Amino acid sequence: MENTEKRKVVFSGIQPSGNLTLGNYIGALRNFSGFPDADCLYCMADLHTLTVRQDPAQLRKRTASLAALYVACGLDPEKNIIYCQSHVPAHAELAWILNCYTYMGEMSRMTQFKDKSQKHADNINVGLFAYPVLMASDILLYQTDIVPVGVDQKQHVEICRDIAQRFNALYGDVFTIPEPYIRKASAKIMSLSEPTKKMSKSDPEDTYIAILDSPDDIRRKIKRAVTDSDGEIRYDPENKPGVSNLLVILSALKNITPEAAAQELQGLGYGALKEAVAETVIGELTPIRQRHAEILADRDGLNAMLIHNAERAQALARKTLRKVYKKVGLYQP
Ligand code: AQP
Repeated sequence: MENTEKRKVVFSGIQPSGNLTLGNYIGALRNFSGFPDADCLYCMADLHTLTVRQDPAQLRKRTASLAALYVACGLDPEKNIIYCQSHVPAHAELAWILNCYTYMGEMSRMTQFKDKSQKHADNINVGLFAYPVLMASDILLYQTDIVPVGVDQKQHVEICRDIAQRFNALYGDVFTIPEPYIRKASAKIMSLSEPTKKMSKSDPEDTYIAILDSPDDIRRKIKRAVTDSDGEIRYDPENKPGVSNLLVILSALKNITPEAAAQELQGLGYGALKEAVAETVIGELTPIRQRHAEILADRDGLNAMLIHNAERAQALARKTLRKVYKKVGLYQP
């Protein structure tokens, strides 16, 4: 009898564009191991990083470091396909095709494009504009069902769905329509110095906690985190963004609500809040930092894993790409 139960496919990626932050960890990375019954692919989105100028040596170093971090965070590279985006040419190939099925108007409405165009006003390149098309290609190549991301990437998953639906309407059911998977309370971690802005790995160091920061750095950065002057520990993102951000970090790592985290600290001062946050973050990140160093020290092992997994990804990706080429009419002998 034919088995009609298709295993779900999970895909996500992270750009090796800086030191990965606690935001990347809470919003994305730690959720990646939550799909034991699915086929999961996680990439280092190195092609995406080129939309902003990168130092080449740093980029290479960060890409290897991110691969090690995926494994250090608990992803088994035999069960999950951990690979580098640029090692699988099908990503760029599908992106070209999908560029031709995406409208300028919809790309220019993307919040990330607007934000990054402001941040990098001297380099508003075509790649930055078309970033969501490459991301759609990443996702659609693997017939992905679920995309675990932070809330800031929701808009890009939505445009990916639009592109896929448009393509399917023209050519039949070529692509699976993916769903974003966003864990609610922990979806967006804010900058420590400007808590109304997203914590980002390409911002200055003191605005974020890096996953690989030492305990001393974590304590120092959290001590300096912006709060307010009213002194009450209360979850109120609108009026108390700094305190609320600390509560979100604490609650996300303890798997409770920010309100419950505030309740536990009732009557105490901001010093106690910061200490609780720092110790919880250190407790979570220390084993990851240690494991990361061990994995990175075995460079040959890491490289062998990346080569093997790129082959696995490419084999899956080519199936979709062949189908797309055929549908749009590209001649294939
Ligand atoms: N502050 C955040 N809170 C929650 N989730 C976050 N993510 C990023 N920042 C936060 C999630 O991490 C994943 C990887 O993101 P990315 O590297 O592909 O791009 P990004 O969203 O642009 O991340 P950054 O850190 O802000 O990088 P830069 O500074 O290079 O642009 C995504 O799932 C994202 O939602």
